[in-house]
Amino acid sequence: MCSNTSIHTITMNSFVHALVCAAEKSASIARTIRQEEELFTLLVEEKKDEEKNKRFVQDFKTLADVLIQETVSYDVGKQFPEIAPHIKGEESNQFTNTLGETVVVEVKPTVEETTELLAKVLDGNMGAARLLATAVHQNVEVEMDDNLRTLKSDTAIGNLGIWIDPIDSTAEYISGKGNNAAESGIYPSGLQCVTVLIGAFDRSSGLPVLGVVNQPFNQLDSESGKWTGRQFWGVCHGGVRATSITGNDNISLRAADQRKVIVISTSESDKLKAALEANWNLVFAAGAGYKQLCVAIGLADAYILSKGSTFKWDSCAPHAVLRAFGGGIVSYQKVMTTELQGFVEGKKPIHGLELLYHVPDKVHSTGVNQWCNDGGIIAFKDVAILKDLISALKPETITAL
Ligand code: 2IP
Ligand code: CA
Repeated sequence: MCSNTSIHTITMNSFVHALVCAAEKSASIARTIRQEEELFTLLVEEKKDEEKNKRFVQDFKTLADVLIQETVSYDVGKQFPEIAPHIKGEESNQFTNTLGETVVVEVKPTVEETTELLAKVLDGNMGAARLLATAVHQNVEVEMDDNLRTLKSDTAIGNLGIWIDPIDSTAEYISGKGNNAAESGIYPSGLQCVTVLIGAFDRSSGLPVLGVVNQPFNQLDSESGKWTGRQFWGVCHGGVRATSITGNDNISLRAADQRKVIVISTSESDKLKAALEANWNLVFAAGAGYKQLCVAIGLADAYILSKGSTFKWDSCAPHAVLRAFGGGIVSYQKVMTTELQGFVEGKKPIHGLELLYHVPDKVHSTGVNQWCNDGGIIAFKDVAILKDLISALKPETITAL
């Protein structure tokens, strides 16, 4: 770590490494909650409103999300105090019970203190509180891969902010199984669609500079019933582009016709599905983070979402990984309508249309809604596919969707 009087710079690989370790700890907490009987029971418990825990309104599902987010904030903030005030995520860490009492969920300096605090939210369930606190305080050290070790770049940490999605695809996390069949290497649903997303962005330009995408449930060992995960990182900062993703082996998992693959949500509009089907292999998958990961690792060529149903924390990390390849994420509505001509005619660089992370899309909204990716998204690894999409999906078709 080096510094001068005004701008504190750190080595990029120490920062990436910190986020990689934080994401791996998050994944480990997520696996613990699914695999420890006592915690899993709480996770899947369906309570009718009147039976709901009288003391606390929020349930264990939210607690899992909040706790992982707080763990990332705590670990990264401790290592890099300058970025601490600029770490944001999907969840608020305040739990308010029906009596109006508020408990702020946070990581305390010791396991005992964290256990005590969690027990308050868990209505005195000390066993569950201790299991969770132990997972939060475990030491997770991930070895640097070769690409990270050799990454030579510095960054002014004070200029950055962080978006965290502690558990993306919460529905699959809670009720997903691991026994679905993959199509072209892509899982339509299930635990494989769950991701932990940690992305850093430049607070002046709003562009994503570094992303870590962790898939906690990648492979199930049928004998032990235990899951192992995997994770990827990518950096696009100044003139530096680097990533842990190497090669394009996944291409062999594609359908024999080798048509390009577009991954989309099952809830996508029928009109868009029909328009895409004519030219591409359409593959459906749950999880915004997972779909973007499929593009980054070469299982799909693009992910299209026509609606504003994702948020900054869903896209910041994968966006940085895609930028490491010269790809990116643009607003679907902008590209397909108003800005389309300029791009097609080569007057507008596509990277000027990318999603940004420092200001809300919906300035007049409040709370989480202001941070939604309002115009939908197109995630791509190669600009060529974006041009093909725009040419095939005529604006008159798209605006009518
Ligand atoms: C969700 C999650 C959903 C996704 C939605 C995200 O985040 O990734 O799976 O919908 O856009 O906001 P879909 O699966 O249809 O793509 P979370 O699970 O964190 O709420
Ligand atoms: Ca999400």
